[in-house]
Amino acid sequence: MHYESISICDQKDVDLVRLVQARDEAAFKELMSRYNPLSWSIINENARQHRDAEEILMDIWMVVWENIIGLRNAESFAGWLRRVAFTACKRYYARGKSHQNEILLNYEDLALQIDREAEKRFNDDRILEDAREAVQHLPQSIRNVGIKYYLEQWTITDIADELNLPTGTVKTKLSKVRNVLRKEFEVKTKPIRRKTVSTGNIITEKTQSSVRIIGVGGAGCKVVKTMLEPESADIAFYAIDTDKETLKTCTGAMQLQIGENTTHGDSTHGNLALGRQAAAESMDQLRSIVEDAQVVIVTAGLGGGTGTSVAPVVASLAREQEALTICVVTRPFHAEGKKRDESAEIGLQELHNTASQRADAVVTIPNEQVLEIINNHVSLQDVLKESNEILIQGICAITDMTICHGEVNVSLDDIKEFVREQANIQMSIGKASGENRATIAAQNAMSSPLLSGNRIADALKVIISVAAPPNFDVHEFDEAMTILLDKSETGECMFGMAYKEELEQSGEVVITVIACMPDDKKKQDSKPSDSIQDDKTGEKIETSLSSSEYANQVNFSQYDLSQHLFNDASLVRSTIENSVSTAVKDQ
Ligand SMILES: Nc1nc2c(ncn2[C@@H]2O[C@H](COP(=O)(O)OP(=O)(O)OP(=O)(O)O)[C@@H](O)[C@H]2O)c(=O)[nH]1
Ligand SMILES: [Mg+2]
Repeated sequence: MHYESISICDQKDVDLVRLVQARDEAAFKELMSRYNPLSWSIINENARQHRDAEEILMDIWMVVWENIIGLRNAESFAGWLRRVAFTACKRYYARGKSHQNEILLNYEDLALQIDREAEKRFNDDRILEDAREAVQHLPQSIRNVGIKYYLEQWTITDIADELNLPTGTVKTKLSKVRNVLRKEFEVKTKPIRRKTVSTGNIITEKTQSSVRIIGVGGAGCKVVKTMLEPESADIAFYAIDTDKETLKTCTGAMQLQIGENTTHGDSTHGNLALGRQAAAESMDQLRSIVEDAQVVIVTAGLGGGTGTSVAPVVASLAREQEALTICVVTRPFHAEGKKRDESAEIGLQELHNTASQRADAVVTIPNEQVLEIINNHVSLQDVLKESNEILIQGICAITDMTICHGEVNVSLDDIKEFVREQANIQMSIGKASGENRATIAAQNAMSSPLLSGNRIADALKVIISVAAPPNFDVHEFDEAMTILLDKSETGECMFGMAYKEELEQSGEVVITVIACMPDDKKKQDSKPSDSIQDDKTGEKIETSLSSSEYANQVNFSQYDLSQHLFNDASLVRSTIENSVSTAVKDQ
């Protein structure tokens, strides 16, 4: 046959295959473009992340080029390509490659992302040589770690084993490496914002992070202090309080003392009105904290004066910025008395008001239930510590889901839509290690006292976030999902998966479930509304809910099938089966 007489584009597939067997590069290009969609569909079923997918695609076509000569029947190219693609995916993960800690993407997003990143990668390649050079010239004390991690792609654990160092030391050295490299490449680091509180406060420098975690009041500040990651450029941490002394302990976070003229640096001692006044006095500063944010997580212990009254204000301001705004709060212990309980109820109503009008979701953790999950004979301090851990877990479930490597990773609108108008959101956590860890963690999450007797099966929607060590595999994920969603009647589910190196040693799997429960409380009668006034603008900020607003709130809307959102459990299962594979390598 004289292939030359017709153009490559007009060739039939089978003739293209024969041309490629004759080493025709133009034909190879054409074959690639015709069969890329097929390759993608297989990669999409088997790859975990976009960066993996891209590398796998290259592997596939290399294998095709190298082996197509051996294909006897050109007509069977499509079937052969399928097998090549499938094997390439399996091999890729068997080699321990992959990029951890990213959330699964669907096909369209995967393709989009790759296109979007092409230019960036090109530039990356150009600076790669410079980067290599810089790593090779690192100070001796950190060079070895830098070379292994950045140039030879070792995992932190492997480096620690090889150099006989604790992983913490390796991480510290890596952070020094990062600092040197940043300087070398003149990358601006996150500004240090440890501002004094004595002058009445204020954060003068703007953060570059679009994700803000904001603790309000004593408990909120403690949570922020505990979860502070000074090296993290991805998230900015803020501590807000009326109480100067509390703020002083939050070194590392950006601190904002509010209401200097109202409480003179003291707490409100449980006085909601004072808290509101303090917020009104410091409205500009509060607003500046959430400026340009994309994700704002507000955390507080409800029941006191500051957190209870100021958290709703911060949430409102964040929502004004159109940030995804989620509040993670505790309710007080019964033993703290009626007044605190009533204050917490008011705070919740105000937060729910913002959930309807401004904030997107309020996750509530009853401190009383925390007592149930730990030994009764521990001290109050230990219970509070546990409660803080749970708050942190909830916050991490959200950040794991939304950001990756400092970038917002899933569509925030999807999350907003998912949680919108959900008045009763609860959280549970299940952890386990060892044999059947996924099953046990899922069962623990299902039976967690944090659900206050509610069943995940009755949830209208659930967000499931799994944090697991790198050797967590698809079957385990499947087991967990089967248990969690098995009896679910509506089964609307959104999930995120984060591989965490710090779980490697314990082998622990942590499943966090954020469940939107039907709202059985008859809140229609709840009183409308306090509002507070911005001192400067005179603008009113609504802080609780009218009955019609509330009635609106309980009509949740169905969500379309889209990225990370699935309408039934079996779809979730099959998607995960096809998406999550075995061992992954940390970065
Ligand atoms: N999880 C957790 N909850 C706490 C902690 N401390 C207090 N709480 C809870 O949070 C509620 C509010 O307490 P604080 O945060 O200290 O109060 P505040 O917001 O600072 O308000 P004022 O001090 O009254 O202005 C309490 O009633 C407790 O139920 C803590 O360390 N961890
Ligand atoms: Mg306080």
